[in-house]
Amino acid sequence: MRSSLLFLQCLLTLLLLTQLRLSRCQHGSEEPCSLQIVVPGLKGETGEKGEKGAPGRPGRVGPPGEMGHPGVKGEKGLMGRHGKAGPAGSKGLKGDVGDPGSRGPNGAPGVPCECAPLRKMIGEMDILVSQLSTELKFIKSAVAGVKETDSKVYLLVKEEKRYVDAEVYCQGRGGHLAMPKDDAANGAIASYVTQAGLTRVFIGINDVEREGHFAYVDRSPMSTFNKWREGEPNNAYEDEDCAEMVSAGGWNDVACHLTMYFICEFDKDGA
Ligand code: GN1
Ligand code: CA
Ligand code: CA
Repeated sequence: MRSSLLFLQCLLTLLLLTQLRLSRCQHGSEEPCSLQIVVPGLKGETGEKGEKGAPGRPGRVGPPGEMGHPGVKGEKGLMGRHGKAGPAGSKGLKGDVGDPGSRGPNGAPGVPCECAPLRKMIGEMDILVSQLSTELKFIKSAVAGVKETDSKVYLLVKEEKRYVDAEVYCQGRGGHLAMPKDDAANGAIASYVTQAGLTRVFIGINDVEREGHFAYVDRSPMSTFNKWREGEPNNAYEDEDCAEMVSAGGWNDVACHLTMYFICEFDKDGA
């Protein structure tokens, strides 16, 4: 086997050298081509043992070893530093009521009270305030709009009152319920009522003293002038002794206990 290998090796070397020689000839050399065959010699005798070689490279890292047995528990360490202060807690419950304190010193003696005159003064002031309040209300409605003729000033009072209370109201301000005594006066009152968007108001005419005999509220007699609507006064239900004016200016007798807005009349010269 060994000799076969040796023969094969020789044959290969011979082939290699032949190729080399041929390639040189083909590249234009002047030398005539010749074939030299080089054959390796026989294997020599085994030499003496050489010296010990240098140490080899370190081997590859081995696989990790198995986990060791648990060690013995160490001693307790020193106490750590104090941590930071935490957030404030929620408000606590209200505490119990404390014991009553000791009594304080007596106060200075008071001034004797003159109570009766003071109370009287306060009462009078209350009445004055009430009167001023009523007057203010009247002035407010007066500046809001009045109607006037050459001799009279008319004021529409938008407060629902019975006939008698309406007349008291007007008298309290120096006048009477309106007493139209001619067409000019009646027309002025009628337009006042219409402009206010009303349909009826009390006026100062009644037959309270004598049924069927109408007179003005200041007791002055009625002349021939009148504006009774057709069929009026009819004393309906035998209970109509006071007069109203409807928006068109006509008159009608109605029950005095009804409540409605009314018109006051004031003389311009103050008489
Ligand atoms: C009214 O609604 P009646 O017919 O009961 C009026 C009378 C008039 C009458 C005329 C409270 O009465 O005064 O005469 O119409 N009563 C009231 O038809 O307005
Ligand atoms: Ca009547
Ligand atoms: Ca009537």
